[in-house]
Amino acid sequence: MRRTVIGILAHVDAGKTTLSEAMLYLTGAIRKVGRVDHKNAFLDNFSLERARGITIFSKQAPLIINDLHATLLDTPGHVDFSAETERTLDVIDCAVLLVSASEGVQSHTLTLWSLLRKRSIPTFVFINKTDMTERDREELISELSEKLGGIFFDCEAPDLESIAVSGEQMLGEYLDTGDISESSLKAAVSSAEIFPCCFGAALKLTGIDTLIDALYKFAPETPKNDIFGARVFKISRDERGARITHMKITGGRLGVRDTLKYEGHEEKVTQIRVYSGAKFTAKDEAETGEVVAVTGLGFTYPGLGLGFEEAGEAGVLEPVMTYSVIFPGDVNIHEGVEKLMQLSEEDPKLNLIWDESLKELRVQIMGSVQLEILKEIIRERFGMDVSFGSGRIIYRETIADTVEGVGHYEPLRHYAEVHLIMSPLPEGSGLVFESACPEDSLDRNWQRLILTHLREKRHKGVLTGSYITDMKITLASGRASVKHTDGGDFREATYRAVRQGLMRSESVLLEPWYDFRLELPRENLGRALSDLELMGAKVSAPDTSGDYAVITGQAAVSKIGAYPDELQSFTHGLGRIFLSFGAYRPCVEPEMAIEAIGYDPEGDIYNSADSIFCEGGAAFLVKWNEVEKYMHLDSALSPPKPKETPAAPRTYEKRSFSDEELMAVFENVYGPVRTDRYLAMKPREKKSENEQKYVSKAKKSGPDYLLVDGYNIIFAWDGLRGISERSMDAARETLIRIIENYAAYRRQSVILVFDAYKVKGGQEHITKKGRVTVVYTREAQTADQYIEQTAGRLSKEHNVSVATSDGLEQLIILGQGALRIPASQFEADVAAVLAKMREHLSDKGGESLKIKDLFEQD
Ligand SMILES: Nc1nc2c(ncn2[C@@H]2O[C@H](COP(=O)(O)OP(=O)(O)OP(=O)(O)O)[C@@H](O)[C@H]2O)c(=O)[nH]1
Ligand SMILES: [Mg+2]
Repeated sequence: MRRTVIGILAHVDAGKTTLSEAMLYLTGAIRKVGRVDHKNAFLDNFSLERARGITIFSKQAPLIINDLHATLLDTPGHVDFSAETERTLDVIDCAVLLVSASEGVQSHTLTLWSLLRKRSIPTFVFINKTDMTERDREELISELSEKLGGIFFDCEAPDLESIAVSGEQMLGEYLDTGDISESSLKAAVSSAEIFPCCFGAALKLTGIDTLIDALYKFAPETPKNDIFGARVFKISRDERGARITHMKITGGRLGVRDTLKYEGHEEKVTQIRVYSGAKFTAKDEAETGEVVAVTGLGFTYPGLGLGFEEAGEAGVLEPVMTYSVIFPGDVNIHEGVEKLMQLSEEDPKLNLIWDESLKELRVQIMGSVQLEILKEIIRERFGMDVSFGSGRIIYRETIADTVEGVGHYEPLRHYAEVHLIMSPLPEGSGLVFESACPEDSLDRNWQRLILTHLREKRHKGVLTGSYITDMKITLASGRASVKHTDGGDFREATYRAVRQGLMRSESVLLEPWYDFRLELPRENLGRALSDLELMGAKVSAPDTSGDYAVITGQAAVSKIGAYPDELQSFTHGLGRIFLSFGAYRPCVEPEMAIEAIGYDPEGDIYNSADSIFCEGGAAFLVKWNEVEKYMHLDSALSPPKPKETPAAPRTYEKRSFSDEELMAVFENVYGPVRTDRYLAMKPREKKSENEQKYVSKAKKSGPDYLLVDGYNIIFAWDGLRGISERSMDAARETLIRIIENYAAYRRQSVILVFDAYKVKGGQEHITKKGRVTVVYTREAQTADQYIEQTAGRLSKEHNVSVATSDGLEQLIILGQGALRIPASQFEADVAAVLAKMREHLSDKGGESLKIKDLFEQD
């Protein structure tokens, strides 16, 4: 028995579902062909799919052709759901790409084709809807070669001459024998050198046999492999709400009750299902080449590799809009958010982000149809009638010229310097990283580390804080210190170098553009052309040869995104527009966008362009525009010039540090802070308009409370843990003392909670001193429980933050909306406060201190 997985791909409405059903019918898998138009398609089985006549989710069905046991994956063709389609590419052995005979190659066909070619997936072309056109096969095949590029052949009458030129061996065989064997053809199809084409009308069940035949002859098998491996491509829930992980077994076998270990999780497979449309059969074991749905796994996600499989690549099709979700008044926001997070598991590209400071949930969307569908799904699944705020385009940034970016990171006992050359790349290139740094000047391991730091982070641009793209970043030089450099130092220097380079260069704001194809009655052509002109669209000469006029071109998403509705109304439903993501291009009206976003790059202390140097035993901050005066290595771009000596040695006595700067220094020691929540909790003296957005919108009355999980913090902070190893009492006392100082300085009420739940007959015990309340929990009540209850109670009227261990998930809303501060972040803040106090006391501060250092010196 041979196994293979076949993906059915095409632009919207090409007939994928119709074709899939026809194949299943003709091979005997289903007894009756459903029809999309009659709302009874076997594969479009969700009510929303039936109601709208489009496929939204990918679906599978087994297709058996003699000894070939294939799995068909029918995919959505609408661009708004193309991320779902892209995910199936991870698991298919070959694809059937449909092209409509009457409409020809569409822009989305091109997108799919390029995704297929990038992954070298063998591809069959099915030219569908031949009942609707007079065009002959030759003409259609030459359109494919011309627009897609490649050698296509008619399965029923292969043109051997044109196939022969696809490879030397093939040519040799043809010249020697005057023929090409089926095995040679199969080899060339399997290696995606030539592409078989079949013709037919799925709706009329014509030409399907030829396709089935071609698949039987040429479809490549899933490669055999004895070691277990699987690739996850989809997460869904069944009608009972059970979480289902869809995967292809790529090696070995998977049995029910097998334990799967991945990313620190260890879970048992409770059921293995093979789906066919909406129905499934359960089985005890699945083998290589099968696509199965597994229950019992709670932490899987699309793209995850199991067994020998490594992590997959993130898809390239990205959402272009972001919206805020507005919950109805009677829904508890936090419950609502938690429910919607389920959807994010199923489609990670939704990228649901809870912005604690704005108390706002944001979702990323590919287009208006997805938005409508999402609303309906939320209503159906969770019974909530949400709406969406006005959409924002997701911008990107690039640079216009080549610059050098320099980052230096040298707080006490740390050292790293990094020089990067950053240059613009053509549209659609993405980010490219490489090293041109000689190994004798910087060890290869450090170089590799710097490249990792460049890749690991989505670097923010300095115009709007949007992610950067289309840029080459080359490591030009760097320096480490044998004594003081540790890994994190290069992370700091690298991030700072990127930002410094961006500050030095001319940045360009990019916005997403769609490729479009517009079909409408000829009498509406004039109106459409003038609309497109107003949008600043690029339009090719309209094709007016048929009954309908056809215009193709490109336009900014911000301009054409809402046009489908307008088109519907002025053509009375007769016009159609196909949109597909084209590229990120320079923004049409950058000033307006930049102003609307109001990003302040220098205020973004978590993405600082400044550097930290050290002189005379003291660290100090150097603004990005002065870094060149202090840097230790010569510039990689401009010839070395004599260094200016700074007017006066910068020591901490001469320079006063702002809170923010100190915080930045400390956080750098402790690793980057990942969210804006920290800003939200931190009291501020002055707020620029820009900073306002970090501050909770609905400020509640009353003082802020900070709840601290005592033992948790003791174990999380190096200094305290050290003390606790000698004496737990001492560690507890030290923490209380630190918190008292902290609370006094921050003018904040703190509740410090210690677990006493194991103390037999223990009573809750509370002491209060100044702003600090110390609580020992009663028997059978953990600090966690106490904190949860107290946070819930307090946050009805107050702003509440909770400091607890780092390990827990960051985006969690505790109880009724308390803010979680990870231990490391809290440590950084406390250290900053203590250092500040020390500065006041001895007029000598600004040193980079860890809590540990404070203990040593105390
Ligand atoms: N005339 C004609 N119509 C067809 C043919 N195949 C499909 N259709 C019609 O085309 C429309 C779209 O068919 P679907 O099978 O839903 O297309 P799809 O590619 O699955 O669409 P999405 O999943 O939404 O991308 C339906 O109205 C079908 O009846 C064909 O061979 N000839
Ligand atoms: Mg479909």
